[in-house]
Amino acid sequence: MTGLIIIICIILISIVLVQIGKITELTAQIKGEREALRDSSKWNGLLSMAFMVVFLLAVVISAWMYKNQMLGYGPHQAASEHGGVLDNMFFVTLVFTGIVFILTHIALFWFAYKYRWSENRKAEFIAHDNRLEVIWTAVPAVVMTLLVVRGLNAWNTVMADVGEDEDYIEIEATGQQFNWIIRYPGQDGKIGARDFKLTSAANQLGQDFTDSKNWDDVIVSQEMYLPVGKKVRVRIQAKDVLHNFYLPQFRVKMDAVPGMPTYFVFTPIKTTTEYRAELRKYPEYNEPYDLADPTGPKRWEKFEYELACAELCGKGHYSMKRILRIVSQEEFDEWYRQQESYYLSQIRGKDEDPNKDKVLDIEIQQRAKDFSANMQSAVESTNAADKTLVLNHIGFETGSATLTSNSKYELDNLVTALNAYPQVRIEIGGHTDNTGDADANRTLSQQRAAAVAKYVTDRGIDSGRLRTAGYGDSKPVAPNDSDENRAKNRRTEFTIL
Ligand SMILES: [Cu+2]
Repeated sequence: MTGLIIIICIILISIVLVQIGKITELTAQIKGEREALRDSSKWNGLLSMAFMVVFLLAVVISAWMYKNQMLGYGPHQAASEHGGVLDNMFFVTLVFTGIVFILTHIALFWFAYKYRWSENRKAEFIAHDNRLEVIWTAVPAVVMTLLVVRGLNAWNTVMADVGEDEDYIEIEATGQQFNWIIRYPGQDGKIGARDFKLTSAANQLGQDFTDSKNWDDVIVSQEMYLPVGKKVRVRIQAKDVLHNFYLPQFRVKMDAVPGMPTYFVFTPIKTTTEYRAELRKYPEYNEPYDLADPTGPKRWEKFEYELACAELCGKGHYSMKRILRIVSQEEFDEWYRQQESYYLSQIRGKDEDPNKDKVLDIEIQQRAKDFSANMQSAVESTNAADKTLVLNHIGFETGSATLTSNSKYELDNLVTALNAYPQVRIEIGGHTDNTGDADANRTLSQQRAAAVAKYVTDRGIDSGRLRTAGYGDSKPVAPNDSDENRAKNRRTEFTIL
């Protein structure tokens, strides 16, 4: 059916064309061919000029109307140090190509008008002109060279890696269908090693947890924060398909390629708050953010920097959006302190933990800090209940009073605390749960308390400052109704006397 219609259309159009041809021939015969030619040439020329004016006006008006969408102008200022360089390059290129664009269009239509057919004029043929050749080869060559040299210069600035002794923060962005896994290095400032073979449901990045650099690494699942004025190096990777790490306001855009890590270095120069304050100056950003709520917040108030994926990576592509907040160094430090290490909060002590039987340096440091803080508040407190502290990180071989080797760190903390408060006297109390014989439990708890006391006196603490007690199951801290609660009741604690 469609084919038939097309054939009929073609036939009809051919008939119309033939008819038009006949009519033109007839008018030419009536008017005289020369006159008809002069007329049509004149009209063609004039219409060319009219088209040129309308067209160039449209170009200028649309450029004016959309000026706020142009890079580096209006509300779309770059928020990074190198962003200005890129915007400036676009602008200079636009100026040069804009001038050429306007001049060539004026020339094109003017020539069509000026040299329209006339019986008094004969076309002159120029086969070759060296001077003209030189001009229209050399001028574009010089302009192009200038643009390219500037471009290379900008490329080198934008793509430069960090220097060895430079102050910067390195983060890692791994693209996957469909989100960005953002990793921060933790307090050591170093991102831990990865091995794709270690990837599992619990270990999405394949972090190698035998590498101590991984222990404090943070995986940020909500908004990302970065400090203003500090160089940021982003390691960019992908787990499945091609993604693209795109921070439009910072003019950062880099492919995330599976199996081939890339990077981008940039320095944010405007905080989110500063950028909002700039947007506030533009009327379009003073419109309500939610059109259904005209009295609600304005668009500038709700503005956020965005991390997007700029590669069409699949049907959930749009959901790779993340919010980035640029804040002062102090605010950043505050936020950073609140972030939990992925390893310590999700992996530590579980089956996936390759260091299950070891006590880590960072844990030893943290426990020492906690112990001395708890000791201080126990000493200063006037409330009797606050005077008892549980030795959380000591252990005994099953059914015996032999301390496990990992207990020494906590016991050393106790020694340190007793040295720090030489006037303090303590009672070391052993406790068990209610399983087994009560008498045996009491004996075992007494022996365990004595083992702790022995460790402490062996390290120079005067035995006159200590007393031990075996309470067995007589002082539970929780009902003995679950494994968890029974574990709470099996404890060694000390009380400041
Ligand atoms: Cu993507």
